[in-house]
Amino acid sequence: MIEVVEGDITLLDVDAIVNAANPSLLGGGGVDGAIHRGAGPELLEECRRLGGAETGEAKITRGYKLKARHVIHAVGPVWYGGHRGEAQALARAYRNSLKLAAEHGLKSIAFPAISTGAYGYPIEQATPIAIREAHGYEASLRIVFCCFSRHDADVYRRILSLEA
Ligand code: AR6
Repeated sequence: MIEVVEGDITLLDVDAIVNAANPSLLGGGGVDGAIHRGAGPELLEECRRLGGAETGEAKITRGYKLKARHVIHAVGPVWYGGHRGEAQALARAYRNSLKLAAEHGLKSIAFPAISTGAYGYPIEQATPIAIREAHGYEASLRIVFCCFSRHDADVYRRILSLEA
């Protein structure tokens, strides 16, 4: 099942929320900062033991003070114009997150629009990739796309409705 909601991902009651992290996995701004604030300092402690992650990789931790039981830290690509493998790297970030959720027996997962903030990936081009990867897992997982603006939610809804 695929859903689109508008709001703050840190408030969602799901098995895992995905963090749009950077390769250090040690926090940052945007949704990463919000997740670390919501989870509390124990999250950073666990992240320090992960040893970072490469672009396209994902690693799982506990959710600590968040409602979500887990955080999946996924590293999306920085947008350099689209000719440096950005689409493939973004697809891997989604796929590796979904794979981790399935391997851990999770039933629900929520994604922010990975790479579309500080990393500059155009939302119109990122969204079809997110949706395509979600289709591979929608039979076994409840997949929530949590958008931080009405505009982003409308992009997801439009692209999903075009498929129907
Ligand atoms: N809930 C849901 N979505 C959010 C929230 C929130 N609380 N806050 C922001 N967004 P970004 P990136 C949206 O910049 O582009 C960090 O410093 C935001 O509006 O958080 O992957 C990391 O440490 C946008 O749509 O992530 C990295 O260094 C989306 O989340 C770098 O930014 C992603 O924006 C990663 O950049």
